[in-house]
Amino acid sequence: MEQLLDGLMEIYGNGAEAQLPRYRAALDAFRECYGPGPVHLLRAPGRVNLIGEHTDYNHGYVLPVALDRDVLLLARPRGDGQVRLANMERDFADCSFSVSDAIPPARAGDWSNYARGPAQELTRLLGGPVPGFDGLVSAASPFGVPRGAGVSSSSALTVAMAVAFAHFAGWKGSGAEMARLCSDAEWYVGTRGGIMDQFIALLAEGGHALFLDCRPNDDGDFCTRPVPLPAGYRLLVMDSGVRHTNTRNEFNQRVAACRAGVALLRRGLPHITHLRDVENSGWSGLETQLPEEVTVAALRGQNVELGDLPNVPEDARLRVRACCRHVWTENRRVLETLEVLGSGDIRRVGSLLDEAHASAAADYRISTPELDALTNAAREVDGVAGARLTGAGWGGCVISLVPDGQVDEFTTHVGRVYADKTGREATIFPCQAGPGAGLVTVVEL
Ligand code: NG1
Repeated sequence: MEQLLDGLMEIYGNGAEAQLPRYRAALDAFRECYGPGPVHLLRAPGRVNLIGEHTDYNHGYVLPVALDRDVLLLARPRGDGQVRLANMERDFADCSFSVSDAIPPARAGDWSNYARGPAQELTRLLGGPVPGFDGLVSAASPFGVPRGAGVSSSSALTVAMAVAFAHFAGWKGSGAEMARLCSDAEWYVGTRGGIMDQFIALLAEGGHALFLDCRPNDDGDFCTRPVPLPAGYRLLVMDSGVRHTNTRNEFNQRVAACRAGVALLRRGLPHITHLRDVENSGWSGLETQLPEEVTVAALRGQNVELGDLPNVPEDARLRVRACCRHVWTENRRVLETLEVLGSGDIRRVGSLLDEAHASAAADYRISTPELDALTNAAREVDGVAGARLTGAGWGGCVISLVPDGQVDEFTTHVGRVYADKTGREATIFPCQAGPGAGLVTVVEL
């Protein structure tokens, strides 16, 4: 167990001791499920996003930060190509499947899809089946990634599974290759999302955010850069307690609005493929070419095809102009944030976070009364540098940069105001900016 503590120290630093009971409970549960023998401990973190929301699938810019909360997967390789999975969370039933290059998905919403996707994608990439394993996912509490809270629990689960398959297959792809594989694996699950969550889960560095340009270069590689978080401030996460379930349809409709914008702008600018391509064009010249609102059916009537997007009905009303405006302005805000973080102008960082929230709420329409209540309460505390929703939206979390000395006052104030306004309890915790996913250690049970 000393070896376990050493492994935990490398990841959690001062927090390692506090993690021990969680790891021990998971090891006991694993032994109960699968018996004695060696067990490989793997982890992948959740994330918040400092700024750059819904820009990743438009080839834009993002600035996420890994949480020190992670998905913990215990696994033991098997020789027969089978994957057997158990979960300490009662909501998730035991499941199993065989590894191949065409793994039939389980029904929508089944958690095994987050393992089926990476197994299939890695098998395809390597040109032969990856080894299966017996796996157990640890409980979400304490220190796990809260589910449905916009802190990317699903990507953390996908990445943990992918890291396990890659580990047992002896494959050491680059971070970018692995992130792409995980992103494809999430498409397997049905999300037409971007690559931000997988990149930060894999490439995070302690104490840093990760600037990621989501446009691949000609070699399929991505430009990333660790960005130190501002000294003297804590990044606080406020979980509204409102969970976004069944919002994938809404999500895909936002993707559809962006794709519609590109298709319409291509009439005058045939070279463009993503909204990123118009970052240097003046917005006023672009917006006149974009309808305020249009249905998918009406677009089809104009020969505008939106590609493969599950659950976007013909009568869905897409707010094309406002959605594209959000993406266009958000990309600029990310680049400016990068610049002012470098120059130490934290007040301006705060204004940019506030502007990003306003745009997410008014233009992209992904905020909720609860998220607005949290951002408003956060801004009432002296010295706070901005507040904004983080992640996909429709519930989940808000983040704020809070001066070191104000954390207690902030937590009390925001908790009280939020309860008064909404009757709900917010969970408020500091984000320690932890490291990326990987093998923690191997233990003999
Ligand atoms: P969350 O908050 O984890 O649902 C989603 C997408 C991101 C990004 C954000 C919005 C996936 C797996 N995640 O994150 O890629 O588009 O929304 O910025 O699709």
